[in-house]
Amino acid sequence: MDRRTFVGAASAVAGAVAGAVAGAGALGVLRPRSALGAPYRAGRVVPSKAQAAWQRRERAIFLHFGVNTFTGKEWGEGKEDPAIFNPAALDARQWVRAAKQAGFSSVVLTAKHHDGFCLWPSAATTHSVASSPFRGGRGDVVREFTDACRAEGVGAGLYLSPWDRHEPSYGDTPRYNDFYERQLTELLTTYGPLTEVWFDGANGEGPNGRRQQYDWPRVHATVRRLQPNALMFSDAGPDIRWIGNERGVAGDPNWCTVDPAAVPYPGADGPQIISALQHGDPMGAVWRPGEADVSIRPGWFWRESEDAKVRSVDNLEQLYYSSVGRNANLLLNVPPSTQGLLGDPDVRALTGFGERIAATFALDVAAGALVTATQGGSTAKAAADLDPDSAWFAGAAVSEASIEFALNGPVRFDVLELREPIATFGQTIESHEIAARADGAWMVIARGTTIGNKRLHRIEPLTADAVRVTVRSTVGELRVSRLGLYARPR
Ligand code: FUL
Repeated sequence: MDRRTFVGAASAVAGAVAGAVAGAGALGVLRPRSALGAPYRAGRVVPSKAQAAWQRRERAIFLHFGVNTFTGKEWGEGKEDPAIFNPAALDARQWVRAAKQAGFSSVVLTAKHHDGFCLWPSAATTHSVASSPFRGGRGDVVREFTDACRAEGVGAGLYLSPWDRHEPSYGDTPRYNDFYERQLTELLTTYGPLTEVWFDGANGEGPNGRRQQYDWPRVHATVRRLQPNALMFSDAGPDIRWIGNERGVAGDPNWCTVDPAAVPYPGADGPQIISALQHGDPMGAVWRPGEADVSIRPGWFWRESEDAKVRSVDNLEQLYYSSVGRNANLLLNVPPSTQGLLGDPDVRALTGFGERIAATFALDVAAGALVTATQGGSTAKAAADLDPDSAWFAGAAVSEASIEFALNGPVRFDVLELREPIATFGQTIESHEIAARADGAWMVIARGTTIGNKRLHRIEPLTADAVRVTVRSTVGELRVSRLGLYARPR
């Protein structure tokens, strides 16, 4: 609906990478450049502790809620009467429980969307819940939401739209920036620890006809000062980057590192920017993993007319593989209704999705395999344990090597999981291939580019008694922390 519907050239890049893989050199050769031509990175770029923990959480729920829920609009105009906001049965515990039961460990709420209506009683404006009939004008949705998150042990995140179509000072740059700072400070100091603060890049003109210039350095410094453990999301980070589309599809390849100059500010547009967001950059100087935001419904806000268009469990599962399975986090929007509750179709799909993922990953059929490697054999078994930090290390100066898992007899699987020990060593693998032995014959069953935190391949169900992962090229030291083999429930 906005510039973000633009789609980058992901498939062209993936095609070029696949072509180059065929030319990779002999095992164990030290190259000043990776097989695909990237120079080795001099120093390791690694995540902060908070970023690494966030990547392990992998799934969050987005809650778009506000006056648009009651008007059916996607972008409110800022003229909505607060009297329309009256979610009679609001229960934030229901939102958070549904998220948690489906395996999502944090939730992000739109405290203010582009229409400017605040879900908390902001002292900076009267355009808020305080002017609505909700709880007799004494309600605070942000408070109920953060309390529910704390009670359920789920991380709480907030979205504060910088674009504000209600606020008269919008467009009068210094005045609005002070107003925004006040609102941000209220959110950061009133509701306890936040895991994520979400910044959209939408930018418009104010009533004075002038375009507002946001003061991002000031915004970032305020969040760091008041919530040092919260991660900031935007197109331009600084901690988490937008993945470049709202379809839940990460790029292939997808690096956690980026060149900070490639996306200069939130809302910057153009094919090169979208491509930088989709793919990251193996040589990037900063760690900024991608988050794929996508809605369970056609729109971001709830509409009864779209009840029949809620994504199916199969569709949600597909999104999981195209986001988490490609080294990005999934931020799935499930918007509350006018009642202030997640609707039945949404909860059914969400629950079914959670069950599908839990059932798929409940049993690793590679567990207990005998593990050998062409190089670094003494560390090979670390790729079979569940510790994401212990890893097979192929050895200094090795950028191509294989690891083989002799399984406990023939086993059936259709999902492959690979991980790198990113928390300590960052991300280096640029291309890989997986082969399996069935009835005595080896065949290639998957090829891929980057791995990072998690790489999942879905294949046709196969029964095999050995699996071999070959890393074809890297941009640094070669480490794999995990191979898992799973079967989707039938
Ligand atoms: C966009 C906004 O314009 C949409 O309304 C939505 O909030 C989405 C997550 O970000 O840029």
